[in-house]
Amino acid sequence: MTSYKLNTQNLTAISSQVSIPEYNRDTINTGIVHVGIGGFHRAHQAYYTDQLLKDPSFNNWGICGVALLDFDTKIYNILKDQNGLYTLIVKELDGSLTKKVIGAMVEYLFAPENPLRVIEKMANPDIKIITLTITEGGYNYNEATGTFDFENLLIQHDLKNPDVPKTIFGYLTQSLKLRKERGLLGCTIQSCDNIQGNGHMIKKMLLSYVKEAEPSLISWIKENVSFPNSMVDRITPATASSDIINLKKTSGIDDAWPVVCEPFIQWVIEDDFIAGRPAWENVGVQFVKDVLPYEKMKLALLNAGHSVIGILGALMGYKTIDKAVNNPQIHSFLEIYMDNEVTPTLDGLEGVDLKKYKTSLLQRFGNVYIEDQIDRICSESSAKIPIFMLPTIYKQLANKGNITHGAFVIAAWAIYSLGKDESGKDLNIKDAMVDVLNEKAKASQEKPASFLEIASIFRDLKESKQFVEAYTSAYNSIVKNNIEASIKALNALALSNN
Ligand code: CS2
Repeated sequence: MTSYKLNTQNLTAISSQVSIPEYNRDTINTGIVHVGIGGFHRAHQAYYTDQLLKDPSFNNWGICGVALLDFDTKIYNILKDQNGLYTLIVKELDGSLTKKVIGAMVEYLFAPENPLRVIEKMANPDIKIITLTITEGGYNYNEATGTFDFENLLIQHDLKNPDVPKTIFGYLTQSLKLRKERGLLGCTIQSCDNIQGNGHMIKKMLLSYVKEAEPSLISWIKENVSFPNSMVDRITPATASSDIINLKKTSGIDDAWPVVCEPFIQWVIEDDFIAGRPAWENVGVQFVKDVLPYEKMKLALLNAGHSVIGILGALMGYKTIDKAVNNPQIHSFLEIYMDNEVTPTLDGLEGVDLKKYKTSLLQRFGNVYIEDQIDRICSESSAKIPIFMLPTIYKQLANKGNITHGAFVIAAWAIYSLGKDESGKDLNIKDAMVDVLNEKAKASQEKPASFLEIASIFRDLKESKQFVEAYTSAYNSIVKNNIEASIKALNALALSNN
């Protein structure tokens, strides 16, 4: 089959194979700056916005994608080369593929190349919303102290060099300062990361930074910028080279970085947009008064569920989430964890059928066509576990509830952090804290609870007798027996107590 390089010029030719944007991209103006143009944003917010742009009355809501880190050079160059276009490949439950070229990203900037341009863009009066997917670790929050981490070298750089920032905090501060100086209106800053109270978090962290960098801006920000909380959801594995090759072979599209995702999609947002917003509700987004219960449910069940399957599965040698969760012991472990340990901590979810939600999660995890990588799920666990799993453990401990399965996963994580799976094969650990994790993992071989000494992850969890006992017993069992046998025994115990 003839193949066409994905770009504006070839769109018409490509349209005989897959659907293309149903609007004239030349007529779209930019109203949103989005920072962090990885797969998730492109499968989620950009997809919703692409649907909305079909209606000409929303032509002022195109997206300018910003790549913030040097690490993003590749995706930036590809998007530039493809005029911001990319193919979204939805892997349906029956294994069929729905492909669509997404056109919502009408501009793209590479911050390290020209920081001032990004600052100016964020300060542009046409920009009403700045959205973020900067990962859980990107908020610069120190779990142990509950405060902004000023020791981060990049933050120190930004404080000394405000005109050429490197972090999101430097960029936001400079652009808001320009808006204030120029007498412009404020805007909405919306986090789309998996963090409980993600709007509160970005507000708190930004104001901490501004207090040091530009204290006179604080009251202006409080009056002119809103920070809605939101819950975002769509499983988006890393694109595999086979996805790129198949797209070219079967649809004749030469796309250097398509995005693959599951069919499920959800976005629940607090309706607090100080400078207006597009009617995303027209394309299925839910606007609610209080999003926190939804966030909590999603983080504690879906994201934590991922970490549970990922860590246990990695030790057992699995490479993908579906294969691991389709192991009956892991499947049953997850069900027990969700029912006995997470469900009692959830409240405020009137009208949500939790039972149905949990069943649908197990189906989504088990979708064999998604092939979500365990490496992706376990990456940056040091930023994820404190957000996804530890709040459940703290709450259960406070309520004298059960924590055995949660403690088991933390023990498995300590063993995982030694860097080998059960059969001795190297694990590909990607984590900003990999050295500390490994050092404490080694110390744990002598004294299991050593792993819990990492205060920036576990706060004072090591002081909980109930937790340390459950954790140590799990640790010893995994070392003595194998992981599957340990899971089986723990499941049996929990079921006999139910
Ligand atoms: C995953 C998330 O990164 C992770 O560990 O749990 O990326 C997850 O796939 C998304 O939040 C789904 O909405």
